Amino acid sequence: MSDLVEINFDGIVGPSHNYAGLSLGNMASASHKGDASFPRAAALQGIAKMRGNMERGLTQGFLLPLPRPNNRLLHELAVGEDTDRALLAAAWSASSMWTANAATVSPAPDTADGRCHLTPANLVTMLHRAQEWRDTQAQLKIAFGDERYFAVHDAVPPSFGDEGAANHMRFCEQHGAPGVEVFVYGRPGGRFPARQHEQASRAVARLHGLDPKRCVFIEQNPAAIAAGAFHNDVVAVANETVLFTHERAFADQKDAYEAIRAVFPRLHVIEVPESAVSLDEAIRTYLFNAQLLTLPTGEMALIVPSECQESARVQAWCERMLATNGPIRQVIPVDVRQSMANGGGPACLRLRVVADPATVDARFLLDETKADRIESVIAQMWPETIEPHEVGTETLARKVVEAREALLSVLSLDALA
Ligand code: SUG
Repeated sequence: MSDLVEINFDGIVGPSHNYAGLSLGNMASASHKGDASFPRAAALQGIAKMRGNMERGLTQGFLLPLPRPNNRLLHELAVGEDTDRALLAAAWSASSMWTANAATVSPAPDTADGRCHLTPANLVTMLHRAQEWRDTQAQLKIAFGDERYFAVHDAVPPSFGDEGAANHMRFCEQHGAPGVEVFVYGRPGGRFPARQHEQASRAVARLHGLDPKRCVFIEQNPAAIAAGAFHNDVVAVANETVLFTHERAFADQKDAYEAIRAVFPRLHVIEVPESAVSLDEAIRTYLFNAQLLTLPTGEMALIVPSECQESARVQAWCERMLATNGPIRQVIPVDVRQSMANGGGPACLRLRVVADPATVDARFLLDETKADRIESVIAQMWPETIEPHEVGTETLARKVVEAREALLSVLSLDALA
């Protein structure tokens, strides 16, 4: 029997978490620009989500906040007193919390050399995200450092934008079985940037040694990007045989299903029609930015943001779906409001890696004791609140650096300092 399981690696929300409105096309980021943020609460919400999934019997990992402020970036851009605040804020962003954008992952059963392949996402479309990948890669090289089981690549070179797992789906009978990998890209020219370039997706598939016959490339619906679905995972999520999607997620919905079905005949589509939940409401509530998880019982659960509870239409649709006796047996709300206000729901906060946990560096795997330890550092060291004018100050910089160092130290990961 295969020891491969799905491990969710959640990003721990960094101590500099703030709302700078940096992401054009991300409605939540734009509408919360200038708000005070609550980094401590944000990070504790993230830990509570992880604890919930551990209690459900699932294997849980985490990735650490990246070093901020990024003085190198400030230096390279010659940011000074009179420079645009957005450039300064970019170097302070805690955006690496959204680990669905950390990398694209192809599990061992899908690849030519039988290893799990990871390619950090270059995230070139947004300055504050483009600075992430080398530091992310440094972590991946430790967490997945055993080259008998893992291959960690360099990011795809610019100018082909790559946003990682947020634009990638995998279909399989069970996580440990061979899968079909689906890459979803956008076409430029619309109201907002199309962050995932088709050529980046194709390069990742080649780098990972995937069988071209088991890869599908699908175009995002330009109308979905224009409505604020800056990543495909805002309007669709996959798990094993199930595709849970809005009816307007893809450029040609019927073609998309047919293309997947041609290589994965067991595809089970759960489609939410516009008439039940509009694209705008789906984007506002982040119904699809859910974690679709297979529980140890074999049933699936959908971990949705608690914002979904505030929409009568979304609630009604979930109730109808549960009554059909389909594969999704539970809908579980979680409070990740601090992340949501920057456009990051439960699914954005995690990177899925199918692997044998024994082959992963144990320092990146969570248990109750470690969760207690992490929580206590957050409670003591993370700023309770950050007002926009504090971003860029020496006092806050010191606080943020010390907080991260304290976390690295309790996790014996000082090497990342
Ligand atoms: O890249 N928000 C992130 C949200 C990423 C969500 N991830 C997925 N959908 N998988 C982004 O737009 C906002 C930062 C700011 O405005 O300060 C931000 O980067």
